[in-house]
Amino acid sequence: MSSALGSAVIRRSEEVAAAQTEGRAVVALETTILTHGMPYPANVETALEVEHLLRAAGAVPATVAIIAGEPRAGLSQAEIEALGRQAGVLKASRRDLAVVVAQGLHGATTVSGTMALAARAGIEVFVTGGLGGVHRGATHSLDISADLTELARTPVAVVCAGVKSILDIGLTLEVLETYGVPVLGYGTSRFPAFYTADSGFGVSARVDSPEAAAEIIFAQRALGLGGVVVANPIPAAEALAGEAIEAEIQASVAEAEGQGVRGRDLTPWLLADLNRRTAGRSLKANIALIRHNAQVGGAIAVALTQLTATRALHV
Ligand code: PSU
Ligand code: MN
Repeated sequence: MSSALGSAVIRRSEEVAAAQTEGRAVVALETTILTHGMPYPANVETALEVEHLLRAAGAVPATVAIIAGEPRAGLSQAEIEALGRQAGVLKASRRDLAVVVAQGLHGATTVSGTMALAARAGIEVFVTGGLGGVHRGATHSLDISADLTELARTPVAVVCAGVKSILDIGLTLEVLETYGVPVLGYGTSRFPAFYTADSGFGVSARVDSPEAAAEIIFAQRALGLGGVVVANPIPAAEALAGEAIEAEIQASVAEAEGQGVRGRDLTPWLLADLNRRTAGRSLKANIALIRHNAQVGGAIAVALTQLTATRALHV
């Protein structure tokens, strides 16, 4: 078996390792969105497009996954393609990492799994589509994504388009507040709801430039605190009509409950069902917002490396 977890623990691609040595920006990407969040081939096309956009922004992409038991940061195009085509890759949150490693399996990392591995690999900025959170009905089911506890403890900034209203957005923000996680609105004071730009809830602070976001991420690190959410709203031209998508989401959540879908399967089930219900419009919006997140996240990662280099000169 491959890894056996030697001294480095996480194998970096050559490109990622070189960028880190030279102090250039590196941005982590998750793989659950590839294996469980979007259908083939849009999943692979989007993953490669996001990598391209990050490079164009001056950052090196580090797609995170566990391949045959080996934790990796930075995958080849062929590896991304293989993960995206294959059925049966495990959705790996923090809970699952050790099992997937020890048993030599393939694992597609969620936000929590990606953050945990990225932090160990020295990567501070992570771009994705949407966070997990508190599910509707969580007062009974206690279904609260491990993404939130990970944000509480792991110093990685997650650039996302907020959370989908498949979740209880208000409760998700309450838990983030309890866990001490700054929720930054990028160019907005409203927390976005993935397909739409305004969930009806506010953020904890607003930032209007990559530099302003980088300053907060830098301060969070200096203070020895945990993660940061950078909530970047979907571009107006790509947003879906709020009421229509809300009706579909409610129908989808009710059907999942009726069918008894729960645990690790629930979020992927809802995403696939929603895509069917909207005849692909939800997928199209999903692709548009993650591209936008890559542009913003790349710029933030570059600003953070510049800030880090400048401050290091002055100590
Ligand atoms: N939300 C999305 N798309 C996704 C996910 C969430 O809009 O692909 C994925 C992410 O990997 C996230 C995970 O970390 O689902 C959360 O799963 P759960 O709700 O089981 O914690
Ligand atoms: Mn869950």
